[in-house]
Amino acid sequence: MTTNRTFTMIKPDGIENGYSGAILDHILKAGFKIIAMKYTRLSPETAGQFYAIHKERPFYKDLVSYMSSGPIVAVILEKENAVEDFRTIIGATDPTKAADGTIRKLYAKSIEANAVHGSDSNENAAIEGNFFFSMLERF
Ligand code: IDP
Ligand code: MG
Repeated sequence: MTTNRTFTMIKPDGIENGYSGAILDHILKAGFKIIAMKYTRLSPETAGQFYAIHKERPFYKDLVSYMSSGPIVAVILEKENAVEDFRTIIGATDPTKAADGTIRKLYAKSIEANAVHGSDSNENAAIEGNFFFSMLERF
């Protein structure tokens, strides 16, 4: 079954490099609708919880430190086939391998500081959206 929502963050490098407006514009022009949006900052503890699935990976500590190094924008998005289509418009994790015209190709700096997060499944989209937004904040 496909649900039609996904979750994204504009990561600290995207904000720091002044790309938050361009990235949101790119997302909206691709047909996604914003359901909820929050400008906030992760603590090392909350970044660690968010990325707990990667706890055993060698880059986990650096990732947690990087993701708590500056503000982020957390967004719940809606579109038909949202999870898959969003992964397509952001491109590969490593921006040097991302397809032309994708958000990571256009705006990311490195495999770690790669401008945006995108949920990898419907289940994780719901978990990640709930991590940042309570039911009352959404419609
Ligand atoms: P994804 O964001 O494309 O789904 P994941 O494999 O889920 O990629 O990794 C989560 C995040 O961890 C990436 O977006 C990136 O910020 C970071 N990351 C992934 N692989 C590496 C790596 O090899 N070195 C450093 N950071 C990495
Ligand atoms: Mg992932």
